[in-house]
Amino acid sequence: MSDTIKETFFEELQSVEGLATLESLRVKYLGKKGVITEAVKKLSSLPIEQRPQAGKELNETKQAIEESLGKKEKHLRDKQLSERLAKEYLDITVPGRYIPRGRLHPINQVLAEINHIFSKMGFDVEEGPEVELDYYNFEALNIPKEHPARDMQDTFYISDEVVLRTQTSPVQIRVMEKKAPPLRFISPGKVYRCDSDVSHTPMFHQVEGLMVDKNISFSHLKGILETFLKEMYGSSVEVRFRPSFFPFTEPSAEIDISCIMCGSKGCRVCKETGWLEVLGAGMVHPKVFENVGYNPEEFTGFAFGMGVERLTMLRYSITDIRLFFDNDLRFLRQF
Ligand code: 2NL
Repeated sequence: MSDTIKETFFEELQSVEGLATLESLRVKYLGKKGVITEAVKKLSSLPIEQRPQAGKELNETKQAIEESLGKKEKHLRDKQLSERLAKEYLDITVPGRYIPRGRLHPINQVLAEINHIFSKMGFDVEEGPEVELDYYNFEALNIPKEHPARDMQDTFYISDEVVLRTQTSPVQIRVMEKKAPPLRFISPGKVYRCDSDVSHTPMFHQVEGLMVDKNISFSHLKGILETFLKEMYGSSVEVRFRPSFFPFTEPSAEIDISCIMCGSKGCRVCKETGWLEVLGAGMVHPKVFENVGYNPEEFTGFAFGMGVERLTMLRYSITDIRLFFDNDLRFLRQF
């Protein structure tokens, strides 16, 4: 009996190709109702003198089956593993795929730097519309109807009352209309002027700033702007204030730094003067405060403005502003 069992088992084992069929084979022979168990039950029907021998043979058959199943399982598992290893082989020496990496436009890099410096001095950031009412862009800023800045040459008119903002000051008017002092914020953004040559583009970026409170004086203006310029251009830079005029500030000033290109010796960039003009500023005109409903007797403040393209050109010795807007990667990759 044992011989037949062994023979058929090994025949079936031969054709097993996977772990699942191997398991069914194990159940078929060694399970609770398996071939071996059934054969053990049948031992009792044998003549008594044959039982010990048949029992012994059955035991040996069972052991042989167990052993073969074990070997076959190990063999199948090894085979499975090596197939998986072959399939999932990863060549870590293959060079990586090139992933092009973008970066911030130089104008946005400088904008981020300006934002950072002013945020350290407690300034918030405020933004507003680029399509603006004539009132916010001019009237509220004490720019009279006859002022040259209102000429058709400089301003893009959408209609009689609507313009593309020529500066970001209208943002400051809107904020002052909504909030009471104290105020301390900058307003960065795009501005538009009908002008185009090596140093002018119809759209450029400006950062204006405003600080309003009781007892704000020209000393605060000087302190904040000197600190800003020394952070921006290095602590050894010299700063110079010159009297100037803006309709929305009184007194007004233009601010120069010592030429960073030539160390004030005189060069093409500073036009042999040793100085570069970088900021316009002044104490907010009482008329502007009246226009937003602030009492100029109670509050004072200073404001300033700067052109971001200009600052960036000075910093990197760029002589044509249009390079910023050509989107030529050979230019942009240098920053
Ligand atoms: C410049 C000069 C300046 C301001 C901007 C300002 C805003 C308000 C009130 C008063 Cl709401 N002034 N802004 C003041 C002085 C100068 O900009 O050269 N910009 C490129």
